[in-house]
Amino acid sequence: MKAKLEELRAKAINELDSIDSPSDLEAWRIRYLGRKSALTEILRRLANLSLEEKRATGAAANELRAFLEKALALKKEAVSESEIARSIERGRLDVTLPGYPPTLGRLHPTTQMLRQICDIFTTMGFGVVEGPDVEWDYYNFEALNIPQDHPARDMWDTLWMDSETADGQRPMLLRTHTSPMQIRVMESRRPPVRVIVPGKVYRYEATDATHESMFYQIEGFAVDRNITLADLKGTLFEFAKRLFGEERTVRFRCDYFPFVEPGVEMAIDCFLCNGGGCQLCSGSGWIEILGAGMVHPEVLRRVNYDPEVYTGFAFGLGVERMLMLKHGIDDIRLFYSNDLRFLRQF
Ligand code: FA5
Repeated sequence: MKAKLEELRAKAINELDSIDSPSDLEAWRIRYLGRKSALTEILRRLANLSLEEKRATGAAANELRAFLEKALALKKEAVSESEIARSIERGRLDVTLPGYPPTLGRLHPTTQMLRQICDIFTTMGFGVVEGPDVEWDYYNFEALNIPQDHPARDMWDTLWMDSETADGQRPMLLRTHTSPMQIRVMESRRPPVRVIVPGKVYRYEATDATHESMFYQIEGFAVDRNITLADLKGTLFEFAKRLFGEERTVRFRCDYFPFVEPGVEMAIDCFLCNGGGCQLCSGSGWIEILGAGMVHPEVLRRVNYDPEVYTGFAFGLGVERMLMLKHGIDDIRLFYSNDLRFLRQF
């Protein structure tokens, strides 16, 4: 049997040497390694041999099979290389032709806007921190001066997590705003603090042209000695000018958020009609862009900052709403419906 295998090896290698086309190579493979080849037949018949013969022949036949498979792989490479060389010679393959241009991706408009806003605030000296999307009730509400059963909780339609405590409370939720990070940051640092917090937030919303159930906010706050409402106004005015143009003017009006006192909303004069009144600003000449205020003394006390010594301001803005204003987009749902015709415009 050993002699037969050696004869097979010599014949196969001899034939393989003279092959130079892929079709001949495939025929060789079928002849020497295929299901009906002599080698496969020998391996199949091993079962009928005595144990000793089986060991000797099996090992030799398997070694031959591995040897032929390796020779085939090497030959395949050589044949394909010479095929390419022949194509070049015949002029069928022009290697000087330019390749297919790679498709270039781009950043999502929300990411572009997030980066632009972060850049503006970092050049003003704010650091950037991020926080968890799944948050404790404590940070999202309680520590922000919104206790259990307080009517202000209705301002944020909340998606609660399944986990329930023994007394039936749901302590975990998807954060409804980035404000919980005010508490987390102040818990871990002493003043002066000056940070912005970009991130996703979630609300149990019936979506419409201006409301999404998942959107981005950027929180910003600064706490130190002697910080006043004038610092808040100056910072946000500078931000609005850098984002929407030098010629912008801003308007502050009272608003209510339980974690600031006083609370304000900020609007800029409409950049489409320059304050004259148009469809974008609903005829008012003003476009509301964010909520803000001075950090409530109760919130400062909660994180062991002495409100007699330290004061601070905080603000929170909706990133998609900024984009809508900047580009005149009339439906917020366009951002996450994956329509490339929309996304390719940015
Ligand atoms: C807040 O979430 C407060 N945390 C903001 C704040 C921070 C006030 C610090 C004071 C101090 P409000 O719910 O208004 O506030 O949301 C802030 C911004 O998020 C809004 O001005 C708006 O731009 C955006 N926004 C609110 N709801 C949605 C929504 N469903 N879809 C898209 N954007 C939204």
